[in-house]
Amino acid sequence: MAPRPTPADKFSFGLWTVGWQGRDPFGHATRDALDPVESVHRLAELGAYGVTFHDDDLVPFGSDAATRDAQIARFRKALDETGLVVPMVTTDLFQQPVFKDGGFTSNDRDVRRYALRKVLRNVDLAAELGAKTFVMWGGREGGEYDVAKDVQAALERYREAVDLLCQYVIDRGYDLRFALEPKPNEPRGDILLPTVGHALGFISTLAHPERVGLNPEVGHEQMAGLNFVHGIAQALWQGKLFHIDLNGQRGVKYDQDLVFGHGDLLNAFALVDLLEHGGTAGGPGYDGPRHFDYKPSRTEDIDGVWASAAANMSTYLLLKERAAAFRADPEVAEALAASKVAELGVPTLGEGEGYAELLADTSAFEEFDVNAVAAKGFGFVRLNQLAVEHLLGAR
Ligand code: 3MF
Ligand code: MG
Ligand code: MG
Repeated sequence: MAPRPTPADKFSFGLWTVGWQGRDPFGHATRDALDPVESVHRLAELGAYGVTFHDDDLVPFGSDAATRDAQIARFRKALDETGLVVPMVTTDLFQQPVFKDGGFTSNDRDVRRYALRKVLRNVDLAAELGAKTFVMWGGREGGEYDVAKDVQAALERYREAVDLLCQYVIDRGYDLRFALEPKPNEPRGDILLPTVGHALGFISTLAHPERVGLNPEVGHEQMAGLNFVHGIAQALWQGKLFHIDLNGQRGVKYDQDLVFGHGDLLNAFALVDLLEHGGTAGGPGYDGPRHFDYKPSRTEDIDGVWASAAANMSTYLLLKERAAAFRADPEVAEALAASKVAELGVPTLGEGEGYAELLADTSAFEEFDVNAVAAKGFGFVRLNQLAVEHLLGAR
């Protein structure tokens, strides 16, 4: 039996996920539009704790002030009725034709100024609704033609935009942090800040780097052929995992946005283990929202939409159970020790030791039995098989 989620599990969904109508570059919508108010009620019934949105998911782009206020009021009422919270709000600088060359990094300066104004308004709404994280996915920030985009200038403008937004949040006294969401491509041929690593490098150049972290997405790193667990581990290690987008992806291809676990299941197991327990050697885990950014496949009807939303949560909880069993198994503990996994947490130099002491330690070099040590295996395959057996419910 799949476990039932509760708000304590901190599961959240974007309005654009369950609300996706199945429109793709080759086909029309296969489902009707969903009212955000209905999504809030259904997600709450399924056991979610939070809902997130782009400005334009909640209030159609171009709405007048009265329509905007009314729509926000309806949404707030649904939140009050269900107890759902808004842990994160995000910005849409990718759907409207005006952003075809990007928002913060459009070659057109007027578009960049308009984009900043749109985001500032949305930041106010995020703060008003109590969101703690403001995600920015720059899906249109990039290009297709190397000669048409000065990438260094684009990065300057990207930094200028993020610095301005941080200053605004600081001056307003908002308890809000920014999380950049890397993606290598799609919709642009190449997107700026394509991976976790690129985004971390960019953040270190900002005026307020402490205000800015990451919202990595499973599928986005996997689209670049990268190991998502490695990216998440580095983000955690640098204190930059502000938020996370969970979903499934099968290899290097278009962004599939499958249900969490419906892609690389073994990597998903290791991910949940890391988020829940931190590193074997004691590194930090994650206690923020478990946010699903998936698309109910366009083959599904509305019942399938809600079944797929529930599937994300039950898959996470099943993996959490499996990871706990893995960690509690004495044979696993023994295999971890045999593989010296926790020994990586021991500093290479002893207390007070520097290169002089290391140079003086003959056991480290002159008497070190290179051949004997090289002959010994690490037992990683046995350890991984134990993980597979736990994942498959064989233990
Ligand atoms: C696209 C995405 C985005 C972002 C969103 C910010 C539309 O591949 O992943 O979803 O997640 O814009 O949260
Ligand atoms: Mg995505
Ligand atoms: Mg995403």
